[in-house]
Amino acid sequence: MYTLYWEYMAGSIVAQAMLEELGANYRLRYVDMGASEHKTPSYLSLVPSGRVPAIELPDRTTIGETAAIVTILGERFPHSALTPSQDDPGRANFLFWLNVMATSGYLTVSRQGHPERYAVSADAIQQVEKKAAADLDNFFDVMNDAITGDPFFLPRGYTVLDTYLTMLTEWSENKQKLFSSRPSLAVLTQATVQRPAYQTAMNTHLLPKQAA
Ligand SMILES: N[C@@H](CCC(=O)N[C@@H](CS)C(=O)NCC(=O)O)C(=O)O
Repeated sequence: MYTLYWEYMAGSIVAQAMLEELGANYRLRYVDMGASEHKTPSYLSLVPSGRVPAIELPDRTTIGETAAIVTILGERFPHSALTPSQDDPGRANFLFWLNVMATSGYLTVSRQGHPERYAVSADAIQQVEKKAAADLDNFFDVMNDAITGDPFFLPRGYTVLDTYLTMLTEWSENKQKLFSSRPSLAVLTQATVQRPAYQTAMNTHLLPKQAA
């Protein structure tokens, strides 16, 4: 049994969609970040980085970091096509793009959402936010150009890269603007959001007021 630590509209979307795609036996454990539950001693004893998502594996090991979670899930389900296996010649390229998404993508979204963590004066905070928005634009341009499959990221078909990239677009405030100049990204996300596993994850993760 896997236990996924999640919060509304957090990076746990990609982990839950993957667990669903795999048909894994899992349960959900909500982390109330609004009440700073991710900073409590009990959560920090499991996930010292104090971040969501995290996953408890069947052997009771708990790990955080989306890239680590999807990599280990791929290894635990070696026959799934969601991540190339260790002897697959496409694994290196897959790991490269997964980590680009987790670092350039996810962390830039975080910088835009929390500019106060990167600067001390009000002016500097505004500049950080503006620069993060520009960096995120550039990130999505790079992603659009990196898509070599149709409709998915890789020519081999659907992988967890598609879920990860689609999740990153969910946090965009202006999806029309995001997709209008990035046709491959638009096609990829349209195909991904139709997958039942992705829809199950979004049903969990949409804020109650968004889901209503
Ligand atoms: N590098 C982490 C980032 C995770 C992350 O920043 N999660 C947010 C929620 S979406 C979080 O835990 N924020 C709490 C904080 O920054 O204190 C990953 O890829 O999982």
